[in-house]
Amino acid sequence: MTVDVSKQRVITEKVLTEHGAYPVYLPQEEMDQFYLGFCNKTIWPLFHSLPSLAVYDEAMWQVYRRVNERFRDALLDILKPDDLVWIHDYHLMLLPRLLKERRSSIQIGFFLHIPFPSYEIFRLLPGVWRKEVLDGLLGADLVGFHTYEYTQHFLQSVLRILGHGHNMGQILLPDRSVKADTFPMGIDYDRYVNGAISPEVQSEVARFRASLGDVRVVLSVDRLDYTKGILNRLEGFDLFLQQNPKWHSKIVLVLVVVPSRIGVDQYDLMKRQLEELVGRINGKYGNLGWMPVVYQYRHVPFIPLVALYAISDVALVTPLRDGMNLVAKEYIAARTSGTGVLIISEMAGAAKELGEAVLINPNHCGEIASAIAVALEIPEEEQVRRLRIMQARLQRYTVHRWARDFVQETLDTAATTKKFETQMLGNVAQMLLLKQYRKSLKRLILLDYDGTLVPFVADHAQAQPGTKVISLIRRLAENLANHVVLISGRDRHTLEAWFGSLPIYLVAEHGFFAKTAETEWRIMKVIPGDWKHGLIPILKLFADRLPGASVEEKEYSLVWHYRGADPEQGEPVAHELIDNLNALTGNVDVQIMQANKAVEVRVAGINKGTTARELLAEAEYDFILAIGDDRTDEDLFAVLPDSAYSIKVGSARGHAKYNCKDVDEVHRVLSLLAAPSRKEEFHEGPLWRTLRFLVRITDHLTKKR
Ligand code: GDG
Repeated sequence: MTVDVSKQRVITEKVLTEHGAYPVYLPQEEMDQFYLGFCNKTIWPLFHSLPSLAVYDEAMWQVYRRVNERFRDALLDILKPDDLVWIHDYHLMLLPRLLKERRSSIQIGFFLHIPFPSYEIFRLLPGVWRKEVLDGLLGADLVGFHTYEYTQHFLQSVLRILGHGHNMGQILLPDRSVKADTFPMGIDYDRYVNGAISPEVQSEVARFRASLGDVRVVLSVDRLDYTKGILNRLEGFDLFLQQNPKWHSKIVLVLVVVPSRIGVDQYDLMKRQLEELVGRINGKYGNLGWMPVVYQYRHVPFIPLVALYAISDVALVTPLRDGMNLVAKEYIAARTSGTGVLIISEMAGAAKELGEAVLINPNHCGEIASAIAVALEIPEEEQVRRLRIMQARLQRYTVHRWARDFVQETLDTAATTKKFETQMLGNVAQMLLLKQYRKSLKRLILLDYDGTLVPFVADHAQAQPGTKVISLIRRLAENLANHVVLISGRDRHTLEAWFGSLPIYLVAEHGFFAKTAETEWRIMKVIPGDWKHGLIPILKLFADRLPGASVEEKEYSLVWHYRGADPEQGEPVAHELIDNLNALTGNVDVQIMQANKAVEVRVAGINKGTTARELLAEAEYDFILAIGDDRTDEDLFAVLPDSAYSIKVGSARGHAKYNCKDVDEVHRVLSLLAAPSRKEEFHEGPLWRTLRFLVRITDHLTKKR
């Protein structure tokens, strides 16, 4: 509503005391660009799978962002640390992230009331917008949808656009996890039952009956919206009357259209088309005593609305696309007489729960027309049977239960995230690690390579270390107290080429080969390599079938990489390959591992853990640090003593004591360790260097003498 700026303070206080609500004021121009603009001209049509109606306007998008920020700022003013924020609907999809960035302790749930479209439709949003929308939603702890289908669509877009996979709806982000789940919204069931049997509604029913006469009533109630399929519905009714003259004068369609989004062109146009069609049908079939369509363009208060539900033999709900559709559920609840037939579009979320209704495809007038004819002939006992089942279902999963479930799951997910956060290597843990490092005299530092020191790239051969990584490892290794071990699944030739010049210990193929800076490669276990020959053609066959997949042959292992493949296709093919390999290698001493976007087959019995055990047995260390990201690093973490610092990159759980966010964070931790301490700085400083120089000169002169 429009509010005079001078009255805002008074109004804020009034709504706060009277309703416990806190208003957010938007300037009129912003409201137009935000609500009538981006929300209703871009998101609404696109998310309802009507892309031809969507407009893509940069100015509207910018205002959408600004308005989301305004909501964030308003919330920051009033939020307390342990508050739970439940954000509703497509108007505020950026808000969860905006809020989480500023207050990480706030528990956030987001619920989308409209459909989430398939990836093919969602991707029509320009690149930056679609990424920002998904990132925005992922700021929540829980993201809820009406149906399983919408949840799956969302997860698919998150995977394909942001690259985050999921496990049973749990999306693993680098620093936290987010749950996506399905909550089909219910209604306040008792309100409609009690309403229907109330004397006020009963007398309204009598009044309607007197004015409509002895006819069967078909009801249609919606906001004026092109997604609701009102025009198709009328065309279907027109066809029904044409095909069924026996029903003439015996049936009335009560068409209630509730004004909405006045000022959006498509809505104004639709209203005109609707009124023309109503006029045409009434003109074509009606007569002085009978008007087939009784049309009302207005908001109907609760009592007459329930009376309309109660008097109608059939409810005709035919949206082209609808998140849920509560009118259908309210009609079922209000049928206390036990009879009544619901015709509902397959494209409404509610159809998923109301399988006993007559389901139609709203795009086909013929289906609507015959559904009306069928509905009018369903025997009463059958109507009662079907209604009872649907009523029992709606009575169980009411809107209160829906809200309770949603809030509980938000709290549970946020609690899991908190537990996880305590495992993140935060500033305090980093300082303790540094302190321990500085006071120790003999240190073992075990570092994985891919996904730990460098991020993953589509082509694994292209993941060479940059100068930053090389200099970081060199600095660590030049400290004589450090024994730096690079322990990787890479083959020995690659490791040698990339790190051979550094004074470090290299371990290749997860432990099969090892070498110090001074010695040649040592083989840890000699095994005939012929097991590979039978498997290579299978791996190659699977790689040929999946564009972007490739095979890497190492001395003691084979790897089938699929990082470069379509993310959705890759996983199922990888599972199929693992199944095949398991069946084929039953009596061969090999191990099949699902690694990070790779399937690895390697000789059993040697792993990063066996190497770590040997290293630990060779010397006494008073500081041990191991960093890795993948399943193969778990073998390593598992054998380390309790006093060791083990860090897993990413948010997955495992044997590691800590998790850290990403490769950048690994670099930060290692730089912290590689930086000289004050004592070392002093020893490296100009005074100390001069002294050392003098000592050397004196030494030299003395020797000469
Ligand atoms: C969105 C999604 C999703 C309508 N006219 C009158 C009136 N209503 C009430 C109905 C019902 C509600 O408004 C409409 O809800 P719907 O679900 O049918 O549709 P949307 O407004 O588009 O809502 C939708 C919903 O969010 C919930 O998540 O189901 O898919 O689009 O409760 O009774 N109520 C009164 N007079 C009217 O004239 N009193």
